[in-house]
Amino acid sequence: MELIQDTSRPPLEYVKGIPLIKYFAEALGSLQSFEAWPDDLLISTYPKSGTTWVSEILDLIYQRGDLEKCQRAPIFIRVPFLEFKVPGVPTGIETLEDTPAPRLLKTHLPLTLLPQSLLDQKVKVVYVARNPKDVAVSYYHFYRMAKVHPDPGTWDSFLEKFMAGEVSYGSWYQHVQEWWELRHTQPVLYLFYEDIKEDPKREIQKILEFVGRSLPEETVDHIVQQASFKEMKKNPMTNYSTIPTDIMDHSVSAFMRKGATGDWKSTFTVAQNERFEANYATKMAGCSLHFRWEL
Ligand code: PPS
Repeated sequence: MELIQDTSRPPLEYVKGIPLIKYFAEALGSLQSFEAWPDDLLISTYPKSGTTWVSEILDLIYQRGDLEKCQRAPIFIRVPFLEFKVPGVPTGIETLEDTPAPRLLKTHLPLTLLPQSLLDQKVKVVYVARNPKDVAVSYYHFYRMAKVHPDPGTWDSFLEKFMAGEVSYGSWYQHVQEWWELRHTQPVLYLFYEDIKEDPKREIQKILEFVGRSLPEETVDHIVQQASFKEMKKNPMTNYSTIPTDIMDHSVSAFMRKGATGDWKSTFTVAQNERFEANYATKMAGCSLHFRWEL
């Protein structure tokens, strides 16, 4: 595999009004002909909301808690990332070619960019949402370490961009709301990062029921333990340490950074919090979604 180094931090490209990492925007053309299979399972999230965590939980479920089997490849190979494209690394679509059924798939795409086949095939979706203050902080640090993003600038300017939907994948507010509405017409299990932190076993039981599987209680306990932040942070198959440093520089900020709820309080100033709250109230007016800011 030839690695083409690119630390140029290219500007975001807009597709149907949605700003995206330049390379991901380029991948969308071929993604539109993607054919979903009815037994696919799609893990959908706005970035930094618990995708990797739920991906590992689902692979552990599919492998009936067998950790050895979950060590077969990094998480982005076991759970192909549909729109993924970075120079020198296999694309999500290429990774899919070697992925046997039943497939676990990952996306951050808003509905307007989602391949239609996933909806036509009524593919089951596990959606994970996380409170946007922790998402914004996590995303800021991810922008710093993953150089396919533009330079994030200062935290204050990044937060303004986040509130305006001018970050990769666009508006968090629109994303969480449109996937919330989708549950009326598609099989969507809508989970919250904070609930998984609070009681992972309870949330894993919800996932098991949704995917129509059952496991012995000790296997579920084992999955809770294997998918804990502590274990996943030191596991090279989940912590993204196998990605070349040119693409993700963990010395700037680890992918598995803090894994906490309420960490935003150590970053937001009082003024930023007030601005955020006012903006949140406007953007989420009339929406029945409820987020927890701390546990
Ligand atoms: S990505 O790049 O969008 O796919 O990132 P994603 O996996 O959605 O989100 C990364 C954040 O999730 C945290 N994380 C976890 N938290 C708790 N427990 C477990 N097991 C876990 N695994 C990942 C990860 O640390 C990122 O959050 P921050 O706040 O930056 O630590």
